[in-house]
Amino acid sequence: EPPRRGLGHVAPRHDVEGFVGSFMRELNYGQGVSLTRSSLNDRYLALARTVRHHLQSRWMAALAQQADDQAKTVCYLSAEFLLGRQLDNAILASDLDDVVEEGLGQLGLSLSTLRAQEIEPGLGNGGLGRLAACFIDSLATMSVPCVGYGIRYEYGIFRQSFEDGWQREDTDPWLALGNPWEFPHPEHAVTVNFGGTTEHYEDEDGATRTRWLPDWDVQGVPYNYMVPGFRNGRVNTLRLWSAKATRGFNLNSFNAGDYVDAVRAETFAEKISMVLYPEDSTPQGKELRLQQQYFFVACSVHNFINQVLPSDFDLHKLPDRVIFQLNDTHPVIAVPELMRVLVDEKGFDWDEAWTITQQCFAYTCHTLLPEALEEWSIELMGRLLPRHLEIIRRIDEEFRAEVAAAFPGDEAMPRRMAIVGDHTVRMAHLATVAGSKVNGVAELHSQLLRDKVLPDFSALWPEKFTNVTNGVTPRRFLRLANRNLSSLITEAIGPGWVTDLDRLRELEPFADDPAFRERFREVKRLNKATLARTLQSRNGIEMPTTGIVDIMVKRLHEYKRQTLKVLHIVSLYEGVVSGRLAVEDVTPRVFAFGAKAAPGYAMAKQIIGLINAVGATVNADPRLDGRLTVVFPPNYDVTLAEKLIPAADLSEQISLAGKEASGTGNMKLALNGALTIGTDDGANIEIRRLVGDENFFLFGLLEPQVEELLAKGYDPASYAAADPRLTSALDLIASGAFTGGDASVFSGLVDNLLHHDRFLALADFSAYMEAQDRVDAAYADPEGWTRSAVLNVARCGFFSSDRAMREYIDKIWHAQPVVTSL
Ligand code: 26Q
Repeated sequence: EPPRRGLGHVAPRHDVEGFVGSFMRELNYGQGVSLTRSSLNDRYLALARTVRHHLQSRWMAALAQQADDQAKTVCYLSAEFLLGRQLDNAILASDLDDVVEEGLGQLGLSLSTLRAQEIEPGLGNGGLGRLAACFIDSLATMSVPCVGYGIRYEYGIFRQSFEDGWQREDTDPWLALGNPWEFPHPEHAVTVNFGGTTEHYEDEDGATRTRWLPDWDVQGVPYNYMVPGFRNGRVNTLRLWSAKATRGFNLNSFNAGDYVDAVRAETFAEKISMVLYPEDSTPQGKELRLQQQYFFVACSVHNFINQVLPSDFDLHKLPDRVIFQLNDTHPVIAVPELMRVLVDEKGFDWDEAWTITQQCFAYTCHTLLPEALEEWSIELMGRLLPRHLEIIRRIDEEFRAEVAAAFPGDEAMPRRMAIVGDHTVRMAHLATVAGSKVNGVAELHSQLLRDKVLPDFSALWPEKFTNVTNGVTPRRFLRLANRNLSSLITEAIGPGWVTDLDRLRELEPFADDPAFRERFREVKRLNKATLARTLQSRNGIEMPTTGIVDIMVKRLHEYKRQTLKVLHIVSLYEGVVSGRLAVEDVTPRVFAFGAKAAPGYAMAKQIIGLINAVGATVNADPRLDGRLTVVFPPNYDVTLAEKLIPAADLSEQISLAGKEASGTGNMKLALNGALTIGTDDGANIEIRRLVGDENFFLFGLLEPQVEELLAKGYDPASYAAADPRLTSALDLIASGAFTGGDASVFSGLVDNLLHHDRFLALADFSAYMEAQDRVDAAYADPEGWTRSAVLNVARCGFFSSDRAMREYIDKIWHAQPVVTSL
């Protein structure tokens, strides 16, 4: 039925009176409570829904227009979207800050109390998931049509707590108090098939075709989320899929009519979207994980082709209307799925379908660690997705023939490059063969991807490989997270930087302005005080607000080298207690850690135990005069990041060179005026080039030196022996000084460092200590330090995810912004 007036919707009033009326209606009729009897949660939900109305109105307009425009849509396929809290971002995007503040004030309510009630959707592990969230924010802000496709996990990343310093995991029931930001559409559920066999048959024209006779199926129910652009009237969609048992659950292998078994089957189906896998490397090859991947990808491909595109759309033109961007290999099963849809369901010839498919995909790689490259056992793939395995085998055969033709006589080449290996399907090879482009996420990473990870492929198709250095959204990570600095910047150069971050360059002259520098320091002081209050109320943690705030926040991984940071702390501590260092000569520092370990990663959990043990000892030792403090708030998440990052003076980016694909926390910290102490790795290299050597503390082996050292044979114990500070620090840990005299607790960890040390922490220790001395010397000159900090802010505009999206658009997607009428 056509709408009777205008766009078919009414826009909410953008003023205080309108807001108060709308809020009260939501409270009274949405929640069913009066203001006086309402709980905090009632009030939060009413506020969220009131703010939501302002976006919904634009959303409906944007969707209507998209259909008219026939614009190319970016379908960002990602198993993770680590969104962070929604309320503040929605208020900012719809320019309601003043209205909300004033309206709540009239009702005697406080925005800060209500915003604290929101539980963040932790639908990601870390960098990769957060990157996806930044990217969709930027695309909306740039008015580029995009649908983010992912999984609505019932339980996000686990909640971390510490028991005697050891990590404990609990579930994350983030939906328990209601979710005002999602719109379920069960009427648009998609059926997803699994298992069974395939069958070849002859069609009317006598051609041999294939059909899949699956064994069981589930429904994917879409839940839509609004992705608002920054004050531009554009709202894109994030569509997350939730698994629901098919009505009268159709699992042929179960006994028909067995009621109890049928109910058990229901929970079996709904398990698929139950929980996010908490590993962010070394994939385990678990069957449920492959089910998750195919589940969301099959729903997404079906949704775009059959529900988003017009029903009469000519699929030969699919590449004009869509690009499916693969966020790592997790969604790469979309490639055989699209082939299956085109060939088996829509009747395309194989070659025709392959030409279309290749143009519709592009692949982003996020790793360099060989153990992080996904492979699935052929046996499992054949059992769960028999038709897809057939399709993959055919792609593989044709590809190997192409390689053999391109490199005649080289028999090893097709075998090395094969998609289907002896026992596994290599997902990165499939993604590279199918993708129109393959990109790494920082310059060095893209180079190593070409030279080390996929060298044969880059020899075959040099033009396929490209780089797009990651970026972060300045809305969330500067404008919202650091309101104090944002105001100062806007006062100096106007508000345009929020959507044009290169304009931060205009701050450069202010680095030489003593009055501006004083105000910049005042901002840091305020942010440190806010952080201290947050840690106090969140965890009862006492944090001093003077001295260097030295921050290392990221997932716990040996390659990221949290251990190197610990060795620095232990060495300072050991220096003071042994009398080698005078306590007055120790620069006051707060060492703040945030890190979750994958629950099955034993060494990572040991390192968490070590950080906490060292922290407890150091914090309690009166000989340090309170100069060194370790804080390790549990359950680091986006919400906590937004408090830690603005307070930072020093950003620790100390991965072994050649191991961190990019890093994005490094960008957020530099943009908030922290100086970086870092290795020549990932995007650190680009940060250093932009901010200047004199405003960055570089240390450590370079990537080629790492290779060389490992090739000639690395003996970590010799490095320990060569630096007495390192010997003493390791001895102190091994002695049980941090574990009440029990030497056994960390003996495995210390042995590992002395005899294996896969990531060369000991080799880089001396250089790291020397760099930390440079940090202390620089900090002793507050004016010089602040000048460097301001220049970090001024020169990091490049790291906006808006710039990253511009590059994807130009190099990979060839999509266009659409004009939205406000
Ligand atoms: C795969 C299969 C099975 C289970 C889990 C996984 C899995 C899940 C998450 C594998 C990897 C991840 C996440 C990887 C990740 O976050 N990588 C980071 O991506 C950032 C954005 O590009 C980079 O900045 C970081 O350098 C990179 O480590």
